Amino acid sequence: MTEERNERLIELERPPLTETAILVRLILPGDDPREVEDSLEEMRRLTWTAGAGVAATLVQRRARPCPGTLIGKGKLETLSAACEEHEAGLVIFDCDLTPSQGANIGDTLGVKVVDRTQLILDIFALRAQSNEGKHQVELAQLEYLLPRLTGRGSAMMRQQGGIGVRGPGEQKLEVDRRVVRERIRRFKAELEGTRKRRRIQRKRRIEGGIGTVALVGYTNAGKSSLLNALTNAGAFVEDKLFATLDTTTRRRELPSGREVTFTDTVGFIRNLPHSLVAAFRATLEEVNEADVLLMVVDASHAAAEEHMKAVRAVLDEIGVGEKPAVLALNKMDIATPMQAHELEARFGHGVRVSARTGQGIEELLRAVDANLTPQRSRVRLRIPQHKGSVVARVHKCGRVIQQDYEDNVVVLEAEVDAPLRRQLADYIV
Ligand SMILES: Nc1nc2c(ncn2[C@@H]2O[C@H](COP(=O)(O)OP(=O)(O)OP(=O)(O)O)[C@@H](O)[C@H]2O)c(=O)[nH]1
Ligand SMILES: [Mg+2]
Repeated sequence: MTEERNERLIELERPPLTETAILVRLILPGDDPREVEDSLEEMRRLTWTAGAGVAATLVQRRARPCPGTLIGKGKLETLSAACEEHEAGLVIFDCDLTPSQGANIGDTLGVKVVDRTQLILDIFALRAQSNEGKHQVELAQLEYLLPRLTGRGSAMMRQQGGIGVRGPGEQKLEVDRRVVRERIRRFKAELEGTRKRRRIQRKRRIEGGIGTVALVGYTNAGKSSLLNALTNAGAFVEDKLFATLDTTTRRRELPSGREVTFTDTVGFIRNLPHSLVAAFRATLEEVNEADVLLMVVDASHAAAEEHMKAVRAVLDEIGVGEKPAVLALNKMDIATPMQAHELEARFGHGVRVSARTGQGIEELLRAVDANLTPQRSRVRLRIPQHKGSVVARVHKCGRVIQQDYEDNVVVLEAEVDAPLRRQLADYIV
């Protein structure tokens, strides 16, 4: 690698596990204290997932955010002292910062400043496995970075590695504006190609009469575990946030005999960064095109209701708020009946399941079955005349459009659903 190219890149080591962070939260009038505490707890978990520990949490109350420094000059001094006391090289904000706020705070403190979006992007970068996933994350990172790559900002970024500036696969994140723009353009074109390919695959599935079910839900709700319980997919499961970035799709038969595919998807989180939603559009289209959503919630979680609200908000944002959905109240092996009851009172009937023990899986499959509209495809059949019972079955279970006779053969144009189509496989022309 040439000297000049080296200069443009941020040098990174492997993700350090020992960064010490101070967590900062601005509380505005109207903020619900319980939600603030949940959100801070979640930020601690996110920070930990990214490879750092929170040494202290600093809270500031203001009537409105300070445009230049968010928390105000005075509080910034307190924060600076806290960084020194705890020897923290990293400050994480439980909100998003404007590019100038980020730069001002970084200049004053002389430590790395990371906001919520950047932290989540960082975790996605750590987690991305497939090329597609990596490119989606890098696209989101570069779009986030572009307005922040000015003068001292980029000089700061060049010096420091670790949380906030690592690209997917621990590669170095580009900081040259011209190169960043070029990479954004390339990734966008690439993702467009991916979307087209996926669209064709989905079209084939639909033509084959196979229904599609997408598992959606908050991060760590147990979507991958449930996919495994439903289909033995062997999907990756971990008690960390955003274990899944790439979709996994598996087929299985429902109690009615109808075949469907279940697709595991990336988890949602409250205030999911918009750049991520945009970058993961190809992945989220699986959700858009699904016949039924399987909404998974960790019923044992104290903030389950908040999680459901956040999931609904994302579903609305990507335009699938009205799709048929089955609610799976997961982790019933550790949730109390009261917790399940409260969720049902708020969000309507749910199926109580445990991906761990297998409780409720059969009922869940029946609920999915009931929510799938019978999907019919048009076929042309040639049935020997002596197979009268087969012809009768098409009339009874399908919709016959036209019937002709050729020699000893009955020729039928009909619309049939997937199970019937499979039974008639030998006669389809
Ligand atoms: N007790 C209990 N734990 C569960 C159950 N289902 C999942 N878990 C645990 O919850 C954690 C998260 O499970 P995952 O399946 O990775 O969750 P996910 O929704 O796919 O998470 P992301 O991919 O990170 O969004 C793991 O530690 C699982 O073992 C359950 O029914 N009961
Ligand atoms: Mg998962």
